[in-house]
Amino acid sequence: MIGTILRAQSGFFWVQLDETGETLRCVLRGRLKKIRQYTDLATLGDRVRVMATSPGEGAIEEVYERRTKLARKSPKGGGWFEQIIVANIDLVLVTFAVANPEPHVRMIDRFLVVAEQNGIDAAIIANKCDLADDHARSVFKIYEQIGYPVIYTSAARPQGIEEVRALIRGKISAFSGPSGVGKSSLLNVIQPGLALRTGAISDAVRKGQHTTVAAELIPLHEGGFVADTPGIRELGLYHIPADEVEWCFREFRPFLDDCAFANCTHDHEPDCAVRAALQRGEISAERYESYLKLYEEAGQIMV
Ligand SMILES: Nc1nc2c(ncn2[C@@H]2O[C@H](COP(=O)(O)OP(=O)(O)OP(=O)(O)O)[C@@H](O)[C@H]2O)c(=O)[nH]1
Ligand SMILES: [Mg+2]
Ligand SMILES: [Zn+2]
Repeated sequence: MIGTILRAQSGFFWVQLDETGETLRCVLRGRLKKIRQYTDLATLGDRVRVMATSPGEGAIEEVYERRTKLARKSPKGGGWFEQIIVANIDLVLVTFAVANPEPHVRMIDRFLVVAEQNGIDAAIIANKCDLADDHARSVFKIYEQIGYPVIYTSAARPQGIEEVRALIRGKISAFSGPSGVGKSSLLNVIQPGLALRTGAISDAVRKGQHTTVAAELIPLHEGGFVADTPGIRELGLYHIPADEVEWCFREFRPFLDDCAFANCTHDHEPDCAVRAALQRGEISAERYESYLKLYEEAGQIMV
């Protein structure tokens, strides 16, 4: 039987079977543990072949090759270990609030760079629109200009929900973003009956933890899956090669071949096409600053 992993916890994997829609709690066959040790063996979004072992339970016999992945790397034993947040993902929903907590361009750019580096489409969700006026939205305008879909939502009002539904229908997508921006709250409105845990920010800060503790993939009534993920407080980019950062700023791409130096960092070199575009106002100063900052931070750990 073939299915999709919805949840992974304490060595168990919850697999939804294609044919019946039933979910089995599965273990991983021992022989699978001998391969692919640089990455998560099996994770949310993975397509797997399972064998039923007892009612409601099974064993994963095979994990199929991943089409795409949203991953972060960390150093391990002189190499890298890749932690996969969601496998076979089509779209990342980079979620921020227009207020409470305040959005920061630098932080938004970090999430976008991670999506771009993984080669995954990204859209921006600007939530809590009930809390702020149009001025608060101006942060997000730049992203509309450079071609990211931006959806203004409110889980409280609610607002923008139908647009999000249309965007994620039939795909595998994931809500990603800082803690307290309303990822779980939005999902509860998108698909009534989910009853995902949500929490007041003050509570989360006091307890020093996120309300959502583990990512899970939710099958959508309208087709497709969406992942709720725990908020990320710090998103370091040290695992991304510095020379890949320019590509992750999508509006830089048309200019990258026109710099005088092939290895131009777009910082101080003469005849830099990126800085020329900045001067002409075709690249925003905020985004350019982000680039310099993130370039400097990227590739810090060498292995
Ligand atoms: N005013 C307003 N409050 C909202 C909205 N969406 C969520 N909230 C509140 O914001 C707080 C955090 O919401 P959550 O849905 O738990 O946030 P989260 O992004 O899932 O947070 P983590 O699970 O910690 O990553 C809760 O108190 C929600 O009630 C909204 O659109 N407007
Ligand atoms: Mg949550
Ligand atoms: Zn340049």
